[in-house]
Amino acid sequence: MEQPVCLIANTADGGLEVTEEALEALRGMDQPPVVVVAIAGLYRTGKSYLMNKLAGKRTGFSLGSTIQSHTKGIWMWCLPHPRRAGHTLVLLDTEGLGDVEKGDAKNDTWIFALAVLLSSTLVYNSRGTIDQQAMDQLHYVTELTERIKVKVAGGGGRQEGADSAEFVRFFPAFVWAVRDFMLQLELDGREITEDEYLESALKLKPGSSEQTKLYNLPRECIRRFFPARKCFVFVPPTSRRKMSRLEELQEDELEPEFREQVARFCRHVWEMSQPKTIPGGHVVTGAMLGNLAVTYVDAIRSGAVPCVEIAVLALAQIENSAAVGEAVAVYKEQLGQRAALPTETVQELLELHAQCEREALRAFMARAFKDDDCRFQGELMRHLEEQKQELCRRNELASSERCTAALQELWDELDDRIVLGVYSVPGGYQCFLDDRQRMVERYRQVPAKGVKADEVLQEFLQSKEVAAQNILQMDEALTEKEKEMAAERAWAKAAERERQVLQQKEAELQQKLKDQERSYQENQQQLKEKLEDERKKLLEEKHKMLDQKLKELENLKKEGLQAKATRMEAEIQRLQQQNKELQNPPWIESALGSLGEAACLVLPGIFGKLFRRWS
Ligand SMILES: Nc1nc2c(ncn2[C@@H]2O[C@H](COP(=O)(O)OP(=O)(O)OP(=O)(O)O)[C@@H](O)[C@H]2O)c(=O)[nH]1
Ligand SMILES: [Mg+2]
Repeated sequence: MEQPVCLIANTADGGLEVTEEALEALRGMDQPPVVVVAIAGLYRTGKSYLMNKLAGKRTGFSLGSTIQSHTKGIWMWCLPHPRRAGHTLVLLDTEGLGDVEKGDAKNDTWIFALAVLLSSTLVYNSRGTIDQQAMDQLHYVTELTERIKVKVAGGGGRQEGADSAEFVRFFPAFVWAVRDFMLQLELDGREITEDEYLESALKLKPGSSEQTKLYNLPRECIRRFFPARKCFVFVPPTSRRKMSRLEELQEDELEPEFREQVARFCRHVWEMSQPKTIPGGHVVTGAMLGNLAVTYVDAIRSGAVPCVEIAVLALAQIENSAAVGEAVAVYKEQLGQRAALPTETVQELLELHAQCEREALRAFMARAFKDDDCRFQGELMRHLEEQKQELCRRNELASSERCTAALQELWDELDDRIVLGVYSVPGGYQCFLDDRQRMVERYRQVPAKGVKADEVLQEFLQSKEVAAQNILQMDEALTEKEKEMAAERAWAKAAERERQVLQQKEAELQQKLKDQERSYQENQQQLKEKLEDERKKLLEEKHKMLDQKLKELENLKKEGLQAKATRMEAEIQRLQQQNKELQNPPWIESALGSLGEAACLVLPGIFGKLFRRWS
């Protein structure tokens, strides 16, 4: 992307909408994972300027040099990630908050909530120092509990606290950028780091007066929702005189300390920002990011609160459907690479199918998620079964054509001799039988005839039986009785050949049914692996949450905030209980059951077996 584009625009009626241009750009990015860095903060505080630094460009996001707020809505710039090969860095520059001229606090809150929902790293930008005023300006954080829902409310309605406890599962890492910072980083005579500076500003006050509650609220929210925090301070980039044409200045015209601070900040963001994931750990691509934005903005427009669970389910529908398509494409591509039809045996063909199916399933598993009832995997099964039928048909056709051509060529010689009357002599029938036998032997030598070799031969000989009988009847060396016996022998031989062909067909049918069982097992195996993988990821996620909460508990105790510590302990206990349940979660068994049901519908070969197992 050469230039940033508007991702979310303000509409004339005061709402928000995702722009078609940005969606178009994102739709084209359905492969690489995205690392999404968003910046938010008060208007006119140098956000767009800092984002251009992250892009490694002097210009890009538009600045404006007056006191009037400049960036409107949310702008997006997608770039190859400077540190992570195969990843895209998506920068989101947002409309400045708190513009008195605009005076639409509601719009501000949504912009902030969207920045949180869409990013994997959120840079909060402010000017001066992290003082009470800066904290007050960050009231958007305290409002997130009313702006973001994690789960669709169940029967009795979930407690708000329980819902926001889950925020950490998908909230971005938090970086506070303090601009025009001109103080010494010192506390009680001791030099401190920027991070210590932030932590000291986030310290809570003991007590339960209204004033204390008000003081603590934004700090508590930041500590609860953003356990991974960093702070960077920046001196003014240049003298006041040059500030308005900052964009035009060369690097060496900037304050050296500022340059060094920017370099450190960029390095941190580039190296530490993780790819965007949704709860459950599934990595988001550009196309998915676009769909997420649409779901959230649609919710806001309809007057609802964006719900992460609903968005993830909507995303799963789109992605899983695409995963089926991608898997079928992988199957075809693999087949194209491997198949040389006709194969010698049906077994060989089934093995070929099995290999391609395995790769196709892998592609499906890599992309699909939350296919709890195996609806999409079942659909893929049906597609692949159809592909297999088609493959068998093509294989048989290729074989038939080759066999028929070979037989026709070999028969031509015999036909010439029939026309010349070579067999129309006494003893001609035996002579014909010998020649025909030689022809059959030569046919057997023809390589790569495929699965239809015997059947086509049987049908071919059958079609020439009238000619053979004519030669027999005209053979004057044979008595009527001998002719009768010879005809009977010919008939018995044909019947024997037919029986063999039928036997072969029956054996092939059994092989095909057995292959359906194998296919089901492959599906089961890969699903099991995926579910186990997901369980581990979930467990990891929960462990991370637990670690963060334990750390916060320790801090609360250190700060002597006993009541808060007790509440945190209860939260920790709840989480520990959830972790225990994750040892053997019921959804694995239920998903495998759904797979069985889906398989019965498309793979008749396994129906009987499963039915017996269930009854
Ligand atoms: N004092 C100071 N000015 C800056 C800094 N960075 C950028 N500016 C200048 O501040 C003005 C606003 O910069 P922007 O980057 O557009 O600020 P913004 O936060 O994106 O503004 P909005 O989009 O309106 O919210 C421009 O004239 C910049 O040159 C900084 O670190 N300190
Ligand atoms: Mg801006």
